[in-house]
Amino acid sequence: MKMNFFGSKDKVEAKVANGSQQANVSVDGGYKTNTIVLKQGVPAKLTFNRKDPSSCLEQVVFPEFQIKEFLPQNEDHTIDIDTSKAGEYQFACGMDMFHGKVVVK
Ligand SMILES: [Cu+2]
Repeated sequence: MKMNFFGSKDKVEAKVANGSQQANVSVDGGYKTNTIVLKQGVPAKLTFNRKDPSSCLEQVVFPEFQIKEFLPQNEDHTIDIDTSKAGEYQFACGMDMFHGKVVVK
């Protein structure tokens, strides 16, 4: 297991309710939380809220899912994540400078 010098706040498990799961990601100088753990096979939604005004973070990209979406500033923007296969899926800003990941297990 990898050491996490920033404590457990960097990692969150999605909340499961009524057959689906959801987690929030705040976008402000990076992604908080930047590791989201999802249960395999349960439909998942990630809600991004971009507070950061920089154009750097206005796009979020999940290469493995062919997702590239614009995040409106100070608005919730929900992205559906495919949880059919276990694995680790990176996401990043449009310039590939800030990173986070989704862990499906
Ligand atoms: Cu960027």
